[in-house]
Amino acid sequence: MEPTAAPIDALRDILGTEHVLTDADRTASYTTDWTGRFVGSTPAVVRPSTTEEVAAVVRLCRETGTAIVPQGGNTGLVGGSVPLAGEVVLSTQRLVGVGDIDPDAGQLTAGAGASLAEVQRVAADAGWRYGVDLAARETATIGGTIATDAGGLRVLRFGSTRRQVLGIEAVLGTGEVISRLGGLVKDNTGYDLAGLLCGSEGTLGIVCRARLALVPPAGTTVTALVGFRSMDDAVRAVGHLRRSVPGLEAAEVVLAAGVRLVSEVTGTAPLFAADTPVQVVAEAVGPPDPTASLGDALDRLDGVLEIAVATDAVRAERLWHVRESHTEAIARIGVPHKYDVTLAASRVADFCAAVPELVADVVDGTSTWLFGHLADGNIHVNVTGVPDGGGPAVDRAVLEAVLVRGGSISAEHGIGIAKRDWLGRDRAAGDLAAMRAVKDALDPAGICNPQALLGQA
Ligand code: FAD
Ligand code: 2HG
Ligand code: ZN
Repeated sequence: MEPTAAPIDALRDILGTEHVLTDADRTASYTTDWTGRFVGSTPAVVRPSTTEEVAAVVRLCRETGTAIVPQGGNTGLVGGSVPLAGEVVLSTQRLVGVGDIDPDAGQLTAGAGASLAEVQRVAADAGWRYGVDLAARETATIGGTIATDAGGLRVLRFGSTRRQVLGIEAVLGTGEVISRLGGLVKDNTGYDLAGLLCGSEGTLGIVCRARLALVPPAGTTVTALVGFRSMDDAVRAVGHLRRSVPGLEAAEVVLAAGVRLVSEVTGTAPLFAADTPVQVVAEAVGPPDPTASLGDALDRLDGVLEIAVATDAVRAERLWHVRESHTEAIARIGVPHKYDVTLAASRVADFCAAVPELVADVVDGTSTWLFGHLADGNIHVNVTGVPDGGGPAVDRAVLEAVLVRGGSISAEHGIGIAKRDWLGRDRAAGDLAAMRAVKDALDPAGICNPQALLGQA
């Protein structure tokens, strides 16, 4: 279908004038991504407040061939949440509300636009905890975390977002509403549509609400910052901690250069000597009280230069600060090119040693920052100082280094626009054909985030 001009009047009939934003000064914040690297434009930002309104918008857009980019908190890091080809932005800001708490089952229902932090707070008030956590918690939404299958800091213990989702209410690209929010833990009645929407990056439809499983609240929590001689030592240490500390929830890695940057940008003194090459934040949570098991395991590690341990929340936050501040600190020194890759544990050290040089070889004047979720083999490679036109060469340097080591080009942020041209190098032709068939079935007019992930056929 040939696209027509966005049907602004008809959108206003559905949502009311105040929820169809068209003035450039009111739409500007919706058209640039968090990194500032991806900048688009839109004829309108629409803000439905119910599933029925979302369905009416999608049906209208399907009839008129109007492309939509769903947007939650706009904290995505792969350019998938902004209208790069003049799409209408469907903001989930008004699809809020967290409720239907079942304190016995440990479940709640959240609107797509509810923030991750709000869900965490409501879960805590009900005596439970939500298993997903990441530094953008106050802004990232439940819909966005589902659409990207967000990972974060606790995947080691609880898995990524997909694992927490018991059911979804969504409007598919067909305009059809699917809704299964009963929270049944066991439900083998055919295709797992909720699972399919996890990680679909807004390309199959709009997630409106979700039934989420909660995890038990945290008991005694012990956090350690451990300085290592080398990445090899750190990888081995994390293997040992995983084997011997039952409540281990996180094992996150940063390198000396990133620690110095965070210290400069945030004005906080580093906790360890400036030349400590590799630092790991490890956290174990009871019950049972992990103090003894973590202490014993730390005593047995090789290659350790320094250790700091916190058993209270204030000191733990100081240990976490260096890791959690990386993304913000890097953003302060320039527009980053971001890669978020996974490697088998045995290839992590070798990849981290190779990649800065591979990047420096292809583009002068860049800086390469490495950090991430070491327990998952998930390394975040950020490159700053990339000149205009230098992106493809940096992509090649980083992503070839991943692929030759048998890794994945996206661990948790998704493909979006940033890695779309590389998807066919990571996934087999059969995989891509199956994905395209699903896309065509659920979004026959190709209106749902058409630039992202698979791109246009
Ligand atoms: P958006 O950025 O608005 O959208 C992301 C994608 O989801 C887009 O493709 C969009 O079209 C689609 N989408 C959004 N809402 C919906 C919906 N309701 N229905 C259908 N599609 C939708 N990510 C991690 O995985 N782990 C981390 O540890 C992590 N840490 C971060 C730290 C910082 C400081 C920042 C800035 C980002 C971090 N991220 C992390 C990335 C980001 O927060 C996640 O990708 C998050 O899931 C995006 O949520 P959002 O609501 O901002 O989505
Ligand atoms: C993190 O783990 C996020 O901090 C963001 O996934 C990573 O900034 C990045 O590249
Ligand atoms: Zn991450």
